[in-house]
Amino acid sequence: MKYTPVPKEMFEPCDQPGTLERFHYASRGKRKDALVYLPWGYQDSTEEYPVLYLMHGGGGDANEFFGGLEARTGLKNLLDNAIARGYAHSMIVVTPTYMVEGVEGARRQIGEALQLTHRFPEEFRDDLLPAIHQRYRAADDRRMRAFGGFSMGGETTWSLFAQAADLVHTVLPLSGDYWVMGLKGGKDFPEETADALITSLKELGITPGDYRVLPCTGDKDIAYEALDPMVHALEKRAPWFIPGETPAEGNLCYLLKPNGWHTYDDCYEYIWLMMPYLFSC
Ligand code: FER
Repeated sequence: MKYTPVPKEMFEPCDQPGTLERFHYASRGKRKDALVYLPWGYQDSTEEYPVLYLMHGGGGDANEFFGGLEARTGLKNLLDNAIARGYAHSMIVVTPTYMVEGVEGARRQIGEALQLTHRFPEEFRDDLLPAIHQRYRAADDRRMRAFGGFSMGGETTWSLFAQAADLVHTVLPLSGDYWVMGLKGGKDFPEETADALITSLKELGITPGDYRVLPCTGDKDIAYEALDPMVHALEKRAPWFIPGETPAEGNLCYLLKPNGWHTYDDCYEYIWLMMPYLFSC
């Protein structure tokens, strides 16, 4: 997909704002948290909403994407404006964390973080997803569920796709490759990484092509050298992955931002550009 900048006014406050709240749930005997964005009109409706999950990168936590409950980043205004204008479907957004109490080393140690990103999909299936559905009017349909993340959250996204594609139709890995073959495996083992992903999808019994993969990065991003070869390896693997300029043309739609860096601000642009394609509704 071709990169275009987000119109500046989309970062301005919107007169139909959604709300942010903190959500707690239990996983393996530990208390976990996530921020939850509820769109404008949620409280007055009985509708069930599609849900986008967004996982933070290394060193972060559940507060990272929105900038805490005070919404100190651009993401909330982007969502408010996208939904108010009908550019994106009205949706719930959940920002969980792969961090676990007592495993603080994972904030700084990439190897420790990797253990947590690889185990998060199980937590998603067993604990987070059921808790969200119990508390919120979330549509119970994998086509109404998308999962994305930045950097180590991108790694989490690939891992979740491999382990739980039966639960999520669309994945949005932002500036992060899949580390199933080791750190930066997409760089040294792109073909093996692509094959491992397909093996996992087969094991899950997923129909080839019945999912949507929207990887995004910038050509100045530290993840470019690993994500780019991995995406090109996937592009050669029909019928599992069919490259397309838009998701209407293929289930693998790659966005490369000229001069894009490894930052959350770049991610907000990627999320904006992919927002119309997150749900099949
Ligand atoms: C990558 C490059 C960098 C990547 C993750 C990182 C999962 C993370 C770096 C950090 O947190 O310091 O390709 O993919």
